[in-house]
This record gives sequence, C-alpha cells and structure tokens, in this order.
Amino acid sequence: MARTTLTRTVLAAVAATSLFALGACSSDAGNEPAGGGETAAADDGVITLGFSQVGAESGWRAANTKSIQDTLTADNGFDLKFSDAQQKQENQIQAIRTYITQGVDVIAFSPVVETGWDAVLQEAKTAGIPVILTDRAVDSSDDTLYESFIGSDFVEEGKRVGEWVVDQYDGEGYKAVELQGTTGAAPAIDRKEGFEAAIKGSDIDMIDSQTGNFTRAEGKTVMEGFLNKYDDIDLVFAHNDDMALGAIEAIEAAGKVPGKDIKIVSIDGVKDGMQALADGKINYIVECNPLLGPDLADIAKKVIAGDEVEKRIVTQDGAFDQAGAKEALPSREY
Ligand code: GZL
Ligand code: ZN
Repeated sequence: MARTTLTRTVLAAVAATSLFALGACSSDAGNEPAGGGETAAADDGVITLGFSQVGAESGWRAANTKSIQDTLTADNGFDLKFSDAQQKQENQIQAIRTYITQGVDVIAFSPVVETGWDAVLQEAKTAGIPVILTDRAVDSSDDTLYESFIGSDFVEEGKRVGEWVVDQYDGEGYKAVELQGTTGAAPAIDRKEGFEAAIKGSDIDMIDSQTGNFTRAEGKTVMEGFLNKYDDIDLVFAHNDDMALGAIEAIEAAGKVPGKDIKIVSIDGVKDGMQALADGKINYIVECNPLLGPDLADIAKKVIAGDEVEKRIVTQDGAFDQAGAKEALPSREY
C-alpha cells in the first residue's frame, strides 16, 4: 500500500513542481497560472502542514514520526510544522490552536484518545483549515470535522491475534492477562474488543487486564504486578510490542521462560518486537504499519488541490509467527 502511494506521491510532486515551473514561466508571459478551486497554498506551491504527534512512547511512534518527517519535505512541496504532545491531549489541542493562529494550509494529527476533539476541530473548520487524521480515530459524530482518516483497523488486529491464540491454544485451560494500550485510545479500545470477540467460546480465560500505556517501562511494571498476584499465567496479550518487551523482562526476572512457560502475543511488528519473535520470546505478532507519511502527503495534496478524497484509508497489515519473523527481519523497513 505505502509503496504504490509513494509512487503516486512522487508523480504528484513532479507534476506539482512542473506545474509550478510552468506557472512561473507563464506568469513571466503575464498569464495567470491555470487552476481553479485551489487554496492559498497552491499559489506559492508550498503546502504548510501543522502536525500534532501523540508523543514518542514506542518504537512504532518513532517509525511513524520518521515516515512523516521523511516524506513531508520541502523537496516534496511541504513546509512541515511538527509538535510532540508527550501523550497529553491538552498539548495536542494547544498545538492545533497554534497552527490555526499561524494560518497553516492543512492540520494533521494522531489523536491520543478518541474523545474531546469536537470543539477544536470546529475551530479549525471555522478558520477554513482542513484536518486529516492519521493512525488513531476520534469519536466525533460529525465527520465533516475532518477530510480523511488514514490508519489500521485495530478491531481487525485484535481479532487476528485472538483467532491465532484460539487456533493454537484452545482446550488447554489457558489463563491469560492483557497489557492494554493508553486508556481511551482507539487502538486500546478496539484491539481489546477484537481480541475478546475472537476468544469468546474458547476456554481461554482472561484473568486480568491493565493499561501499560503503550510503553516498555509500564508494560514491565504491570507484568511484575501480575506475576506477584497469580501463580499460573499461561499467556500475555500485549496491545503493542513495547509492552510485550517490558513483559519479557519481568517474566525473565521471575525466572520463567517467555514464549514457553508464558506465551506472548502482540501487535505492531517493530524491529525489536520482530527480533524477540525470531528469538522465540514472543509467539505471534500482527503488524500495524506505521509508514503513513506517503498516504498523508498524497491526501494533503489532494485536499489542497480541491480534489475528492476517500474518507477512510485502511492501512494493510501483515502477521508473523516465529518462522515468519526470521524470514522477514532482514527486509523490514521499520
Ligand atoms: C497504533 C498506534 C499505537 C501503536 C503503539 O496505530 O496508535 O500507538 O500500536 C503506539 O505502539 O504507541
Ligand atoms: Zn495454566
């Protein structure tokens, strides 16, 4: 998905540049450059995009940030303003308000939690600044508040993990614990929903579930708590690889073997997670592709050009067992 979009984006950039060059020479001739229904951005050919990122909480987030910063470059027709909210919604709202004041051409962001966005999104709409959602969704009922949402189907991710767990371990009386992502975040809510739906009817027993806030440190702390509380844990479902890696540290510190005494299944497919999977410490990972930069660039150009854009772009995700991870590792992009 990302690869074809990249091609489209490069072509669009070439077209935009040549159009711009054409515009320059035709304006020498005194004619107005072609166009119609374009916004201010097209005049100087540069799209000023304000991006509010969740934070830097995980390997996934780092890869996502890199994809956005590597794609929304000056060469590609962008002036990117980027802010890191340290996983705080009030920082994201503040950043969006700053972008509105600066009069950027487009605002894009990954909402740390689903709720509480309608007011600031209405302010952007009133200011005539289009908004694009990447990665996580908002619960706004008014979908005129954003142009498009680009990201994975988290319910599907949770379901795929759950189905693999049922397929591998149903019938063995497994007791499972869950390391949830950030409370209120779309991926945490949806992955939990998908996993629960998949294990319904099996004998997998979810004995406890707590948030580790998508970080390695908090995943380790929560897992230490579970190990102190229960003497029989057979499986850990971690909402992301970083928390799974924290759980591995806690399990090994308790003298147990991760991937054997206690199975671990996770979501993301970042380098460190895939390495632990290849090393046998994790048993299965469903990928969540963070390389959203090309799609974001593509949609932003379409929005500025006044073109129709898809309201929902679903990122394609793979899935890996231990053998699959060994094979895929050398060619992984993140
Ligand atoms: C999912 C993304 C989640 C990742 C975590 O699209 O929002 O946030 O799964 C990250 O690793 O922290
Ligand atoms: Zn057991």
